[in-house]
Amino acid sequence: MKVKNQIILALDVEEKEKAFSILEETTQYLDTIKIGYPITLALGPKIITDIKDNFDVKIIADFKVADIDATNEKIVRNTLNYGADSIIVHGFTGEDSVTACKEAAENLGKEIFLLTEMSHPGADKFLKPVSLDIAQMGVELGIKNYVAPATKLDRLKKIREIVGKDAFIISPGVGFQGGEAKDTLNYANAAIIGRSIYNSESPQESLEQIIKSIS
Ligand code: OMP
Repeated sequence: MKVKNQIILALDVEEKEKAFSILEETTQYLDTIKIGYPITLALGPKIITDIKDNFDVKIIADFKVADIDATNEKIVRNTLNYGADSIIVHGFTGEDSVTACKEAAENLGKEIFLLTEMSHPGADKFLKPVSLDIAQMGVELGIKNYVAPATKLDRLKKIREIVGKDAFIISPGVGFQGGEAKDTLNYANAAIIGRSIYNSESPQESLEQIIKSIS
């Protein structure tokens, strides 16, 4: 996988006009975006197809899939059939649930991202104690793509050590949540950035500044 300028825009807006205007301003610098529940629930899943029809971007669907295997398979297949290129899947549900997602994606020639540890403080209580085991499970299942936090660099570093240098790690928490893009990219392949770009008065200028800060 390759992400232009090592930045993934988290497009967590709820109006189509805003989404499209941000994409018009930023897609000269970006080739990968992440969409999740906010935009999909506000506008319906056809927004995925709509964005793909109008912009030359890869879409990571952030649905943090976390159900039993049979249900996960349906969630992943339907999401990817709307045109998403990959989907984020929780790891704490275990091997059978994650394998169902991986196989559903691979059947469509697409990929999953395995979420290991999360970026927010609350994740320290329940997820942190198991996140390295989740990463290790991912390695054993042959998963190539991971999500790990930009706000906890010591954890991100440990997760990189477990998944190895050839794995692709994308990292949320840069900007609003306190992470720094440049530091994050010492361990991650790309930073996921939302509010610092889409809430800015000039999403284009904010993105240009972030790109400058990492080059
Ligand atoms: P900002 O904090 O606005 O830059 O957005 C971060 C994006 O990454 C949001 O879409 C979050 O839902 C997502 N995210 C996290 O912030 N923390 C995580 O641990 C995992 C994710 C994610 O899976 O993308």
